Amino acid sequence: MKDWDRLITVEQMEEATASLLENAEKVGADTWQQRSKNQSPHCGFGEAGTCCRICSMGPCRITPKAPRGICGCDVHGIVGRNYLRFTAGGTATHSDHGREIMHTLHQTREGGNYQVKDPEKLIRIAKEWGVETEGKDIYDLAHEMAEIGLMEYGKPFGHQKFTDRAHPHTQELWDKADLRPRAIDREVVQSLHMTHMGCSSEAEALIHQSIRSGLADGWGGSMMGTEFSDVMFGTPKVMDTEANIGVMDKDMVNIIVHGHDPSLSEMIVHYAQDPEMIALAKSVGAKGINIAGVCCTANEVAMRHGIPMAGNFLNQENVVLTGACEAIVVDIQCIFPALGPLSKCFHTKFITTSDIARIPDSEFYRFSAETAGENAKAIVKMAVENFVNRKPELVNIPNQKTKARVGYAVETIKKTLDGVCNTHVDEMGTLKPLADVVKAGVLRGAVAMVGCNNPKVRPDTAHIELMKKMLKNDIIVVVTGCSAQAAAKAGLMDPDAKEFCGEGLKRVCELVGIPPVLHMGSCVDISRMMILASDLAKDWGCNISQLPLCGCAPEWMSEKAVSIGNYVVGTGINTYLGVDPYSKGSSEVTELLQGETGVKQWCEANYTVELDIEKLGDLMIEDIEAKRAALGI
Ligand code: BF8
Ligand code: SF4
Repeated sequence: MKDWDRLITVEQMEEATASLLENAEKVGADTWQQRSKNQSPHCGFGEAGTCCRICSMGPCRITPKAPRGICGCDVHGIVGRNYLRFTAGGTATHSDHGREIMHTLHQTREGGNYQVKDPEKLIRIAKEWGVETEGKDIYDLAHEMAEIGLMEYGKPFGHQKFTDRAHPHTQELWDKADLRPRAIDREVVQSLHMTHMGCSSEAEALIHQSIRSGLADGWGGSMMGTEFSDVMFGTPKVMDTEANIGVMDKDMVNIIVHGHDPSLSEMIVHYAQDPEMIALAKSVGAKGINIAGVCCTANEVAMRHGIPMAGNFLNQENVVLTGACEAIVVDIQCIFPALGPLSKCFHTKFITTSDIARIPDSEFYRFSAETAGENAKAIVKMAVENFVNRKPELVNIPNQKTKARVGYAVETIKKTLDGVCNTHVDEMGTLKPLADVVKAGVLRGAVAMVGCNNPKVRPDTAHIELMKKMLKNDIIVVVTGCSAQAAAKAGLMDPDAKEFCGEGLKRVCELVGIPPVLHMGSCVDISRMMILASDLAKDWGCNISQLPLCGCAPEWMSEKAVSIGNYVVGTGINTYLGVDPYSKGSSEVTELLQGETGVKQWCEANYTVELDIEKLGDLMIEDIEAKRAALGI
């Protein structure tokens, strides 16, 4: 196999997938490509958000002949309620990930399965939260912080602590519009309460709560997930790794980690490096153990250990279809139930580990902080022993692999810039050099590209084409989630990938030694982007909504993505979507999300939904240029 390709096109990736689908056919496996066809066309009521089934008098569907449900709810109430429920699902999911992290933090101990790897960060956050740190044992402090963090979920009074980090103007807006999130669980529960039969049917109230629920995620649960993952597993640093399906190795035991919570993947990575396990792998005829990631877990382990990224959301079946996957080990979120029957068509062990994601046709190993070490070792051992069951005639690993430089946490971005510009304003560094290059027009602005793949969009095309368009226009791109893997698979995180950049961006990349697309982590790490935007506005001396900056989720699919969109918009950043969030059935909801009233009035930003990707890109560039003009730069 050649070592790596510098750039890989969507067409080449599609060829690779086509060859894997031949494998699927050989074994009679079902894939998302076929299921997506089976499900088409989608229900028009569902797509427009105009179907209600929140009570058993329904389901009610809104048509010109039947403009109200049986209870009298109109289309705006129904679409608004559906939107709020969708958001609440996302907030609950992201924030519960954060809660699991806080429980793991509570289990940390010296020499234990989980430890404090970044004590400075823990102390910094403790000071921020007003917790005494002097003379305290670091593990006592970790446990105290875990308890305080867990209270953020259910405290009866007060607002989310991390909202105090936001730009002062943003905080004022939130307070004025009554949008500052309270306890996380309260926002989720209130969302469910408001959408119960016979409660809210006013679109404005429903969208208002959708934004507040999203903010509880972004500046609450997700931010805790990110910050305390850094405390336990280390704040990401710049790392070189590889991406795309060719990172799987036919001579090695391949273990794929998939899901979200690093508490699992960190342990699997650790035990895969255990000499005893490597010796075992050699004894069964493999050269060693190869770990690769899929979905957000891939981001987590890439940016902390340089583990390669095999693919994103719509590649999860591909890794099994190679016939060379000994085990796919998952925890929570974005896991196809299809992996159950699919793994049965191969020798692959499909291993579930969380009570939150129980899936038929998997082997369940309950993973907990107390037993994490033995669980992880048992899983790695099982995968290694499974190597002998591989069917060589089914092995097909497409020869595609790129280089990727990852791990740009806010701290890393600041330090990288400081290193070049020698500003050293304080120990945390500053974003002033970034502000200066944007003010000077060397960079025109920035786009945060995030989110999933969705069969409604040709997979990865929107991510990759939009990124290239931004780079050409000297707009730097920061990425998380499956958008990050799209970039990495295409080679856009290779520091040498400068041919797509305009002159200004190219110069910055060369000077600073960065790739044109900066990897900021998994989806919970969009909280890093919020801090980056907030700190940039502070260092710039303007409000967040004035920055030449926007968010974009061109291929999004999950409830989490809507919750994220709400907090990005709620933080003052215009957000561009390539898939409609089931809202087009209501002119009122559309206006509240995309117009001049609603979230624009409350938070100075709104959504744009545009299914034509070329136009979506043009609109983002126009937005960035308009922001520059308004700032007089
Ligand atoms: O949280 S980008 S498909 S993996 S939802 Fe899922 Fe979407 Fe990927 Fe991570 Ni985020
Ligand atoms: Fe129909 Fe109203 Fe019940 Fe919804 S809440 S299903 S609109 S009767």
